[in-house]
Amino acid sequence: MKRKKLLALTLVAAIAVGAVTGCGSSSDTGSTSTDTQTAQTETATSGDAAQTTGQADSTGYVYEGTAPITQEEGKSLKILAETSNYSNVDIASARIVTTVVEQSGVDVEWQLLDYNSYQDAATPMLTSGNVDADIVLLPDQDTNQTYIKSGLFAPLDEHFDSMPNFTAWLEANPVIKAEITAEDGHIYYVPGTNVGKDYQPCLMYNQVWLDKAGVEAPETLDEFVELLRYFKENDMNDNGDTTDEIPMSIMSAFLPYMFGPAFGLDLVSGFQADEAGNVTYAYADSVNYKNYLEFLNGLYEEGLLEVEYTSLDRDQVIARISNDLTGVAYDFSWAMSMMYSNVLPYYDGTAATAFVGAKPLSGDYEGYYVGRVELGNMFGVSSSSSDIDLACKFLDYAMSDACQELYQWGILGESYEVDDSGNKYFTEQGQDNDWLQQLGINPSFVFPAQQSVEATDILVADWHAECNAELRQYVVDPWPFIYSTTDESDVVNTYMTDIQTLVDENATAFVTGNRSLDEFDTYINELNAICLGDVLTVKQAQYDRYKAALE
Ligand SMILES: [Ca+2]
Repeated sequence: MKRKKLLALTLVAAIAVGAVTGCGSSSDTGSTSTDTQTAQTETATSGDAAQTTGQADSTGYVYEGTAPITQEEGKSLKILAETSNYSNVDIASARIVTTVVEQSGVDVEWQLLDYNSYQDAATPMLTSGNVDADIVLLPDQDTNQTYIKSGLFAPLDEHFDSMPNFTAWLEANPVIKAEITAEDGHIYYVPGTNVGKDYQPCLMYNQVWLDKAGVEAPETLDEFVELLRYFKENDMNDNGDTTDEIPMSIMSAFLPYMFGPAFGLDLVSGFQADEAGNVTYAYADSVNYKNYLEFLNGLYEEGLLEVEYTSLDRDQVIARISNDLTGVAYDFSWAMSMMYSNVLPYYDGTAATAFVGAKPLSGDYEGYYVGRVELGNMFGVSSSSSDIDLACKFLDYAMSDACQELYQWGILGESYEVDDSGNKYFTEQGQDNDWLQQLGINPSFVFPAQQSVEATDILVADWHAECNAELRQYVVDPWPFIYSTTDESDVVNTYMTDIQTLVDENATAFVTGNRSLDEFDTYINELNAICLGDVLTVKQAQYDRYKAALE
């Protein structure tokens, strides 16, 4: 029933788009995608085998997720991956890595290519089929399914009996599972992950200025504008001059993050889907995006968004903060305590004297922050491997919780300790980054490592870590990673650069008033004329596949 509805929507979208734009071959793309969607829905249940037990090796030993992966003697695997990005770290002999290998019970023959040129070196090896390894770190995320379609990698779901850790993790991470389910319904790669919801870009206020204004951090656009006016009109830095304050210092790339959600727009991802699964392009929203531009144009006209906002860079923001000239910033959370607060002349290490992160702004729509796709490095098992099942077991063990603990914290009693409440903390030696790198911390170059929030918490000020924990609830998933077909990537590659250029140029023109918002409808027509509809048809088909894999 549900599938039928989605299919109907896709066809409607394809017809509507074709009629309006006259661009390309959008209806072809639509029909291809409905075929694959059906195929996928039928095969995407492979993870259900997660609870069954794997095959015994020749000694009768069955791998069930803990080391070793086999009790057979003399087994070995070849792994093609990359060196550490720290050139003085020999990752293959780093203790965290050798510990995993020793525990696994097999020998590993490493083929490590230079981190800085991995993509350039590994891509031709893969495309020419010149790879002699059981496990391969992909040079990219195979977005267009190039390696999958050339048959280079074994479908892992056919070996899920041997991958209890991976299957359990996929069940616990349905978004990632949907993202890495290929168009044919199979799963080919074990991904490392980045932190997706923590330490994301956010709004930050000078807490001392907020206190002088006698207000809490604003929650609505109206409160925010009032605050900017207050900052502009008053001598916030107490130098006797009421004209040197710059109310906010926002690099133009962050304006969409900062104000889009209050207008119901994910301008960060660009493409967004409503609850019914209909995909739209936020920069072509004829009501909300126009309202967004009107709001920014109002800030610009009033001098609250500075004339030079398009050229403002991070160094300039830092210079202003160090001179106590500005009250509001927006940047990656990292900047909060590491680049902004620490240069404030009166910062004493506490939140009371810092640039502090705050809730997102709300307007007609409730505000949110946009997270990032968590998928990192991807590892596949070569279909030409002489022991695919053993390679699957190794990858499965390498992504187990026990190994993730090693990746994130290192060796118990050396790099970290556990306190009475069970919380881990880095030892004094563990806080020495050079030493920690030599230990092989976060070895995402060679294993599917998951970036940890706790390890980042340790590096920032305590109040910053608390602030991150508070803001996490406002972070939403971005547009997901979705595999493309060749036809789809052709359409996107053909049109998207021109579309983005038109969008960027017009955003600036509308905000600065160089182009009147009376011409907004013309702008929408211009977008349609350069085949936005074709791209939307592709995005809709891709999103439909993603949704099907998610269910
Ligand atoms: Ca002043």
